[in-house]
Amino acid sequence: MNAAGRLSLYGAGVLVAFGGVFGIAAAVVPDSAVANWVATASDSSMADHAGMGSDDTAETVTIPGVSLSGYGYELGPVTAPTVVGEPDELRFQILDVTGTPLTAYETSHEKDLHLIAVRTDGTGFRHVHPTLDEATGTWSTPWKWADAGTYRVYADFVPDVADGPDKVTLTRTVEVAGEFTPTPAMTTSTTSEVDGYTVTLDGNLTAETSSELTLSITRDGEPVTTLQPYLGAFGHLVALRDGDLAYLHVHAEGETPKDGDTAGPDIRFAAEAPTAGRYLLYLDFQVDRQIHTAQFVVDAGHGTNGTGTDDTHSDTGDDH
Ligand SMILES: [Cu+2]
Repeated sequence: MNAAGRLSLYGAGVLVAFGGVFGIAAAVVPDSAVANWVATASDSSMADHAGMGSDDTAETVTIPGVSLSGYGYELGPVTAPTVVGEPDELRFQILDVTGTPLTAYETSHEKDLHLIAVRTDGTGFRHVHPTLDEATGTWSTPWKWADAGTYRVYADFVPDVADGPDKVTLTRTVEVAGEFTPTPAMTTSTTSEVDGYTVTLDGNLTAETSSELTLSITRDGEPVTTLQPYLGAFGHLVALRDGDLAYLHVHAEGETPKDGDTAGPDIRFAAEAPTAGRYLLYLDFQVDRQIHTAQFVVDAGHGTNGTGTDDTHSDTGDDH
């Protein structure tokens, strides 16, 4: 069974077991203990962390960013330059179940659609905001590939329709011809040098458990305290799972900053890996009106036994 199928079962299983526990608990367990179980179960819900609607989606919950269709939408064919170095446009439409291009989008993090592109080996990460032609539903942005290879393109958006999904992430693969330069196999790294900044990552990513990651930014050994808000947060973290490049967009903790606010050198994120394994992390941050992207590779461990999440899952397994 694929991962998505397993997760759907987990989700359904948690609900089922939960009903049972709840019924018994009402009779023999103090209310406070019931509340703890509730909190644990909702914290471990994949749907919440992936930003998907958690109601009535038990059958359709998937890990975001591995499919070209989902939640009633499809990422249409992506038109882009097919060779390295040729400037042109990248264009696509989002289609609904009838094949009609979607033209109504809800603004999320100050944009109606976020486009991420990355080569399948994790290099060449880009995060841009295309422009919508509302007459045709076509999104476009100037585009040029710097390197040949196979790329994954992700569209991250919220349809502005009644009872629509909270968040949709769809993906397609684009091939770019040219002389291909393979990169060495990835090794874990928690320090990133970018544009004169040094960014270090502290904290551990754990499967199915929310953990805090702290990213600290310095320049010439000095803490950077002049981070500016970018798209409604002091930092945006995209995590891609090595292997299928499943996509996770994590936002910085804390209140939404206002224009003129500054922060640093630390940015904190609450992140949850859907499974154990290796993840590629990309942090977008802004200083002096310039966006920088720091890159990390981390291994997520299995959830710790006895913290509730794993136990809940094995308990639900017995119910099937
Ligand atoms: Cu964006």
